[in-house]
Amino acid sequence: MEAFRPLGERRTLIRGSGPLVETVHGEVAWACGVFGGEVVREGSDDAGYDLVLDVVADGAWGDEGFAYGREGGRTTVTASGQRGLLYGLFHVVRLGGTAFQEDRPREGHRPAVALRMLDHWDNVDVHPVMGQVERGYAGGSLFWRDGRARGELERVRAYGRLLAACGINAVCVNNVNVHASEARLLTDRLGEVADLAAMLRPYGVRTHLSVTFAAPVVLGGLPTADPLDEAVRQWWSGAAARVYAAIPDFGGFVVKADSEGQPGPFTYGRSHADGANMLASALAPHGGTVHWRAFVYDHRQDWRDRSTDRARAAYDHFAPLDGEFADNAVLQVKHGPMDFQVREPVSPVFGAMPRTRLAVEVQATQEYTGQQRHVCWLGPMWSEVLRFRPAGEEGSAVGELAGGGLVAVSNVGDDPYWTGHPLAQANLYTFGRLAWQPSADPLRVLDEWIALTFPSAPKRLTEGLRPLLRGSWRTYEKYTAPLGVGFMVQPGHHYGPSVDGYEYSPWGTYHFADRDGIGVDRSAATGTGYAAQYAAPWAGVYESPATCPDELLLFFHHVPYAHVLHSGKTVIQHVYDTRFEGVEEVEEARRVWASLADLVGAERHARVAERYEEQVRGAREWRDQVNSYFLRKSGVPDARGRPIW
Ligand code: GCV
Repeated sequence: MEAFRPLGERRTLIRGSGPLVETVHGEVAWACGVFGGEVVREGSDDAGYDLVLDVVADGAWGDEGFAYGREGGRTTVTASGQRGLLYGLFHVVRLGGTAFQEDRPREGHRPAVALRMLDHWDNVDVHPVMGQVERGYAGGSLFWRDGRARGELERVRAYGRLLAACGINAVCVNNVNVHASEARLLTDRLGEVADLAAMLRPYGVRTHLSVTFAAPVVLGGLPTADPLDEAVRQWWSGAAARVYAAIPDFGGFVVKADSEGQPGPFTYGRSHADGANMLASALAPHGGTVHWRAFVYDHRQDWRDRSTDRARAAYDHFAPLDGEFADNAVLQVKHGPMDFQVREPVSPVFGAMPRTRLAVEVQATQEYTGQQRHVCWLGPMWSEVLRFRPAGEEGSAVGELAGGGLVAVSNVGDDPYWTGHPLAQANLYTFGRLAWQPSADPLRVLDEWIALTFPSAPKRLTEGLRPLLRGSWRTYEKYTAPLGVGFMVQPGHHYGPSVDGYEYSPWGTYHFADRDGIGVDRSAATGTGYAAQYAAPWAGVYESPATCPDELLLFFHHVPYAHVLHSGKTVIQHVYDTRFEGVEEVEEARRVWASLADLVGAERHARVAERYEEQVRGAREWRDQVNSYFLRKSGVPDARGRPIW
């Protein structure tokens, strides 16, 4: 609230009409009501106003962009459309008092990525294993509870406001694993989705729905869901038409097909392009898009089979289909080839499908990165992904190749802080801002979040908080799975260490540690050939341990414990040293947070302090299990003689 003070204390003129302009007016009127300013509609004379928010339908700034400037004591935001005005308003809020200080020449702001979406893995029914929200660490769902719509629509509206303030413009309201009740959201329970859409719409957020590929069978009573069957195609066209009758600005469908037990076109001997295009053609007359996920792999593999490599799967399935997808079909690709690990290479799919609209999927919910009990600000990781250039320095960055959008699995629930861990809000905000501008400096975005969250904070708070968050991803990496090898988590819930947790598992995530060495040989010469899925220069860089970056070494190579990293350390000593450092860094972070107690509200401080206790406990457990495991395997002692069990 305090962040709105500079806006609310002033005189504002708003010009333009439409529902989102009403939203803007409502925001400014509310702020003025709290802080004493005044807002006027539709005056022709700008004189006497501190801020003028104007819609000029000239198309100059696109649907969502705006121009911002300050001259002669007046700040102006000019947008070509209502959405742009809303984003312009939040830009002013972000600038705070400085928006009303020095003059600034007009500068244009437009999102680099048109679709900036959060996918909720929210279940309608409570799932016996996954609960209300699959991989949710922020309480229950904002939308569903125990099989019903929660109906707390004001809260959904507040959520839309929060998302607009971060720059997010789309939400998928149900899990990609579509169970029976979620499936019906497409048909007889569509009204519940329409209610959510009505609350999100005033903040420029479009609603999307996950659908099951088997819908024609399970909902429509047809004998098949074959995408080339005429009756099936008609069924989907009818379903899409009914959705648009209820939700005219509906965004489209999200589909997880032939993945982890979800139905898909393979059942009918059809390709994923056939499946996606069938849904795309049902949505096309209404302007909708299908987001088809590329997370397709064999989750029933035999760990004895050394030729199957889960990392290869997305490329192997989808790269041959490049150019076959409809214009309104977007292939939604996880940022790495595996599954949101603390460190993975960037998926080779981004460099392999120039004739396909691609979206990058990241995971704000911290499934493998501490489950919102550990602080792990993912901004630097996401930024590395978005800046990665699959064809080398001359080629485009992933953020530029993501014409289909940027998508994050949501980390939000019904928790009063939205995200369970109050500091995990930084991930939500950073995602939105990087989606708006993938080349943005994540550290600047973090500073924005700190300034907005603690608007009148003394320097001691901002300077204490900044390093806690800035380094938290690398700290988390230091005490968990080393050098890109991934997983080592407890199976099922994925929290806490279990070095061999997935070593003999059908899901296919092995590290192959033995007494001599560790890592997965994914080279083309002697391994699974995954490294060859990259174009030059990366195929060459990753092919050899001599050029592979340290942090990905064990993802690409099986090396002896005595292998010397570019850092000059042996692999085994790196494992020991980083585990100890990681724990020390968390202990230090806990100490710094404790020292900020007088500057943060007591309740919020206690919530974070309690989670730091758990993070310290968890980090020590990781350190000791990983170190002991490798000491026992390798027989190589720690050069510094520290306690390892
Ligand atoms: C929604 C991982 C998660 C699953 C998730 C899946 C996916 O496997 O553990 O919970 O399912 O990814 O992205 O579809």
